[in-house]
Amino acid sequence: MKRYVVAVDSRSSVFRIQECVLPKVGAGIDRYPTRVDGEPEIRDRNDPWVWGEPSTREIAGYAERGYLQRESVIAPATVEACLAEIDRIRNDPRFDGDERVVREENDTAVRSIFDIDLLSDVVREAISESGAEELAREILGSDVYVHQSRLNYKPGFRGGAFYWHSDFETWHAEDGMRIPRAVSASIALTHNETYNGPLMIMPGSQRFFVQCAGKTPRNYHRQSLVTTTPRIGVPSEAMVTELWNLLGVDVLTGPAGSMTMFDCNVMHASGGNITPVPRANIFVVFNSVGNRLGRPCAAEATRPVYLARRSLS
Ligand code: 6CS
Ligand code: FE
Repeated sequence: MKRYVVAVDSRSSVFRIQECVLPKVGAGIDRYPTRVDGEPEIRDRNDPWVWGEPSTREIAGYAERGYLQRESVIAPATVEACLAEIDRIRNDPRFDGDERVVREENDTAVRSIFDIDLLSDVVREAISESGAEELAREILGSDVYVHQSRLNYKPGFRGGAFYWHSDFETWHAEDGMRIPRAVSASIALTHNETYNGPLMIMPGSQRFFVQCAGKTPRNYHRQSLVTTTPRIGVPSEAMVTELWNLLGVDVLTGPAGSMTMFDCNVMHASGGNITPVPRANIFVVFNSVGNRLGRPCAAEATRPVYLARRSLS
């Protein structure tokens, strides 16, 4: 049986080397059970996060921490063009009532715009300029397709937090993503400072699968995309504390035009934004073509395609 051996965070004495046994093709068992009835556990991840030998120092750093950062991946003119597009979409009355435009809880301020690459040619070209797709292919060792795209717009004064979570836990439970073989790129359109709600990642947390407790409610996405205090699909406070003590946290700041690429399973969050300075990021998820979605692993029905695409084109 083929094994991948990936050197991991040297700060942790517990896991110096992770051996990953590849799944048997066609094996029907769920290797990442979550939304459990009983006491949830922190388990090992049984799949690699870099599919092949890390070919550069950058990818070796990614293998250790679960993320990497690049500066100036898009030109200042591209940043400006994307910001103008966001204004256009936000103020276009044709999007009133469109589910893809998510507003802050009890507020009219825009929180997210899903399918942003499909709604805007300018944004789609910006993503292509960023080189994110090539990097995703290298990390995942296969061709990729877009699983989800969104603009995360954290408005000044009233931008809401995103509570601690692993994206893969959600995509596995609610969308039927089989294994964690996906990466997300977050491309900054404004400066991400420590004070305007930047991304926080627990470095090395991609090595663990953190189970969540509780049954997924029907149509849960109507709540989960908006609320700053989700109750399902989030780890317990005890687990967040355990991971915090083991791994610590990295706060990912950077100028407009910079990019963070992170593993689909890292534990991450971001605080609210009460400064006058909005924070806007394009967020695009690449999944391996070998990891297409199946039936949700812990939900009754599939979510809409603007959250989880089921075709490659
Ligand atoms: O539900 C989802 O798919 C999304 N929710 C969060 C909080 N992060 C990732 C993803 O876009
Ligand atoms: Fe997330």
